[in-house]
Amino acid sequence: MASKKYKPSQETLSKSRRTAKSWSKGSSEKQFYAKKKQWDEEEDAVPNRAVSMSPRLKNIQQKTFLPSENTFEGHVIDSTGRSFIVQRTSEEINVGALYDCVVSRSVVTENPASTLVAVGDHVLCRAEPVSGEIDLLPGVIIKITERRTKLARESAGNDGIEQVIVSNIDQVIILMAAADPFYNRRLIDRYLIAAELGNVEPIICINKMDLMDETFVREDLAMYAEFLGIKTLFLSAEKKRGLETLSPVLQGKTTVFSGPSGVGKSTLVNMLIGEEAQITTEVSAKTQKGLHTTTFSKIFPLPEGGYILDTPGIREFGIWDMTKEDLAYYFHDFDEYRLECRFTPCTHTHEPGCAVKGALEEGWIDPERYESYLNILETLER
Ligand SMILES: Nc1nc2c(ncn2[C@@H]2O[C@H](COP(=O)(O)OP(=O)(O)OP(=O)(O)O)[C@@H](O)[C@H]2O)c(=O)[nH]1
Ligand SMILES: [Mg+2]
Ligand SMILES: [Zn+2]
Repeated sequence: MASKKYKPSQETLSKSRRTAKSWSKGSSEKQFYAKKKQWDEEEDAVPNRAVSMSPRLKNIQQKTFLPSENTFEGHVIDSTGRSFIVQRTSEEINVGALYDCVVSRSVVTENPASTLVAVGDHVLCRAEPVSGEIDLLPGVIIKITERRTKLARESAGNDGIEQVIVSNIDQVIILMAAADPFYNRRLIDRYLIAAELGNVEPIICINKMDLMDETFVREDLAMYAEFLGIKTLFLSAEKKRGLETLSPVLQGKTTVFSGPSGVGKSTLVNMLIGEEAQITTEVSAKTQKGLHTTTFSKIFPLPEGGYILDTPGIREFGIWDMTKEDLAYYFHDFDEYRLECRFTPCTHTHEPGCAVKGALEEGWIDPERYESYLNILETLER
């Protein structure tokens, strides 16, 4: 089915961005102050009047950095909660080296009203002097480049900024389990919207198929592939079934695994990168319960090319910066009917002569999808 892409106007987007704070890492804030004195003395890489901690957003885009000996470009591949692990991408020296970076208090971002630093970001850093024996080279993030794509949701604080889960990815594997925990169709539909908003290709993947009646699950989710043309995979990491359908989809791409806690994101990521690269596989001695729950997003290179990102489980997925009127444009199974509604705009709820409701009553639209639509509509403010 042909799907019409719809983008909210730039004006709508920029309004809320301009008014909002673009600062979200309270924890790193403390670190800056600790190092503030030192930086005050040697702010060599940052222009004199660069934006301060609550950036004046309008000025941000105009800042330019002159390359200096100790600045380098890098890719944020991991987060420790207090700092970020940046892999150097600048070619001259140390390419591929890992730096443990805090964020400069005069950092400049090209992503206003958004998470300041996210795993996947391309950044400009300053290398710090090394003393004594260290595991990772020290550095400071001084600029965050505009994100090509992202997986973002409304931040928990409801403060008008988006929370970027990861950035610069090609596709998102919306990972759910056939059972334990049972997949959530409301959540799948929210992910699909976030993927479209973030310019990321969505792939629905149901793990733990060993725990459920296969036919039921496949039939329940058949409409996603049939009506929306979304790749849908069914597998069992435990029984190593269906993995052969997953690997080819990932090759040469950057893919994030996202979904609720306990659905098997880390299990799959570990399987895909092979034994040696494993990370969170310790069994908790206290609880004797499976893998440790993931607390930060992290990037891993795939042996056959491409990257995969493991992320913490999410409970809610608020759609960020959407109006009630725009929502239906993201439900592409409504596309064929939307234009035939008697009234414009139509919320497709109570209006007489609503073609979407007509199609629903005649069985052309999946009631579960319509339920998701109402569910999200209710949460939107404007
Ligand atoms: N039965 C069954 N269990 C599975 C399967 N895949 C993973 N598990 C189990 O599910 C539990 C949770 O797996 P994780 O990989 O830690 O889940 P996660 O999605 O990374 O969870 P968070 O890090 O909390 O978001 C573990 O005990 C796994 O052994 C599967 O295909 N079938
Ligand atoms: Mg995990
Ligand atoms: Zn309507």
